[in-house]
Amino acid sequence: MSNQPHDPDAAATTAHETPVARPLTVAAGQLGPIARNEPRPSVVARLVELLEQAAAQGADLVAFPELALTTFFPRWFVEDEPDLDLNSFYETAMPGPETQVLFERARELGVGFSLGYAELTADGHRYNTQILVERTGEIVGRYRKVHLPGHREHEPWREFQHLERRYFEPGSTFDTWRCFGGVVGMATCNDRRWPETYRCLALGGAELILIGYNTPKHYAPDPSQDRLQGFHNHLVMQAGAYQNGSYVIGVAKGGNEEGVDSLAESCIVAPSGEILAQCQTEGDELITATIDLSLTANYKNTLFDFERYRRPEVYGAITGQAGATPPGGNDG
Ligand code: CDV
Repeated sequence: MSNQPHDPDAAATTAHETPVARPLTVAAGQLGPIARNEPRPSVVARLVELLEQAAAQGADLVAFPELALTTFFPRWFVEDEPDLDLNSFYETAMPGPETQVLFERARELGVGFSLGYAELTADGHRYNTQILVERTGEIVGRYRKVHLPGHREHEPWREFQHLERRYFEPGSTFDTWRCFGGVVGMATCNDRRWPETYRCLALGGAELILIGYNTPKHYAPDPSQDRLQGFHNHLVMQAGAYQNGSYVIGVAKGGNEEGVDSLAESCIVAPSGEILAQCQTEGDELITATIDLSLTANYKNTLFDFERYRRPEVYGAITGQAGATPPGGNDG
């Protein structure tokens, strides 16, 4: 072991060494709509079916969507919906009595998964959570959505609500985990639109980023964006993959759910930014790709060699402030 100080320029000499291949067959398990009254065991059976398809195709890991056990309930102001029991949408244990079968099947098949769900902790906190489960059926990672979009108060002018800021607290870390032969991170839906998400995960070494989403095609604050939903979805994930030398799996709950049309177009993106596989339907559908985690080095050790090229001393504004401060104040 050398006692020499780290020389970032030395990295250039290793950029073209051939790394040992780390192949992994990954899948996106897209879901179609989940009805408001669909019982949990029925949803879990759909997830198990996708898991079994993944096993038949030799997959090691299936990414499932955000809030994959229930309908996207933040579309309702629950106080106005007397027959809705808000707590019924949250999981108080994971696995719980109704989800245990998914973990058992994963272990039997030797297929890991990520899964989004509404979490209610023992001390009363509510999060939009995603877990990462290894091929043994063990939970190896838990992520709580950092960027909560939408609003807190009822906004009756909208066609439907987006009350994530009412029903969840934000998470506070972007973690990564050593598993599946590499380093894996997670993000949830709106997180994928923020470059900070990918960069924080990549600074934690992420080689594979799993992102579940529920994206209505109609965006009430600016409907001019509606026709661009598919474009923006791929734009942000392809850029996030490329700029951080990571694979990205983006997986939707798509289709018309309780009258709200939601984007599907789940995909698996390479560190080059290219889409390797993409869903063709808006329903339950599995896509797979065999990736090689060692190929992340093609980008991480060259153009996006962070240690060599990043300038954190220049980026203070990114963590020092939230809003923009144009020269001469905000009204210029
Ligand atoms: N579930 C989400 O986070 N949806 C947001 C919508 C509201 C814009 C998204 O970014 O897709």
